[in-house]
Amino acid sequence: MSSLADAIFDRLLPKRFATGVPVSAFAPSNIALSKYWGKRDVALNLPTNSSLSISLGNYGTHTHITAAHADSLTFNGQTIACESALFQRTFAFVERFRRGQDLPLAITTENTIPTAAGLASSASGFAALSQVLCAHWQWDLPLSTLSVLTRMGSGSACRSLWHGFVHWQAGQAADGLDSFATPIATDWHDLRLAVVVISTAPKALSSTHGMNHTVASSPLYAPWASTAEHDVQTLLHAIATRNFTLLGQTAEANALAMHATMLAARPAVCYFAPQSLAVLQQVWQLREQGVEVYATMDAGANVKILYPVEAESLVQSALPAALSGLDIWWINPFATIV
Ligand code: 2P0
Repeated sequence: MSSLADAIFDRLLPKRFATGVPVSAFAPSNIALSKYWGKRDVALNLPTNSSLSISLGNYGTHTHITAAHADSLTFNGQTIACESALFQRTFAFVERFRRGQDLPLAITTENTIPTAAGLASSASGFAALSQVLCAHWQWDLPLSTLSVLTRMGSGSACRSLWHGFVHWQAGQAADGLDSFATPIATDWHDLRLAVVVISTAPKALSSTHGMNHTVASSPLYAPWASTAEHDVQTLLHAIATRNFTLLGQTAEANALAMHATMLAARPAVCYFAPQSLAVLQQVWQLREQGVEVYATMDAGANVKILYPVEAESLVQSALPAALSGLDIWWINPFATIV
């Protein structure tokens, strides 16, 4: 049965399918500094509020597609059964582009990040997929249109079409055509990000379910949208003026406010692990000692730490005390992308 989302794909995509060419694309993962948490329209992945992210350089998803005799999906070197949730979700999205045409595809995808660990692998996955689908049939869409389509695969994916800082404007239109991301034309070469990997296991509750449940049941949800909208404006100002303190303070407060809406949901949603709190406390202790470092967390136990490059050795020497045995990824978001 055709849905409103299907009708939007049909309206935005060319009618003509050129001969499919084998193509590859890479999309980076992204971390929101002001979060997307809650939908005003579940079917179209329309957010209640705008959000702003930073992409993770070379951490993301490489995807290759080619025409084939039958649909197939290879993920991180393994053939994925067509009954699996991953196959079904991937090809449901493909079908929106294919619109009933008999055009089987072989999709090969490799993540350089653990899947479903709160590290936005669905974001980079859908962003890479929508790019290869359009390139395969030689459709040259405006990136704002590609962002609208990508959003309907997974909300945060609409921000993963670019490197650097990206702003997803919530928009107001019922069909969501004004809800897409745009890159912020700046770099910030001395900004660094550490991802403290507390868990790479798939999370018990998906972000989609976690956010829908929070919207439906949390008494703290109501003020979230206006707080987050204000935080996006503050972050835009912090980026424009290179104010790291303002950037870090706003990002950390925004993440904790998002988790507060979840903790107040009934029943509560909690993505923290005991080690998440230990890392947060280490970050706060560093700040008390005068080291400029801030934390953010998404729908998972991992903690992401923002700091200026000049604090790197202090951050590196301070963190292991709290973190015996944990992996930490040291990321330069604006490094040359390979
Ligand atoms: C974000 N997250 O802004 C927020 C912060 C998680 C916490 O976007 O239902 O996988 O596919 O639109 O994009 C994760 O949610 O959810 C997310 P769907 P998505 O990055």
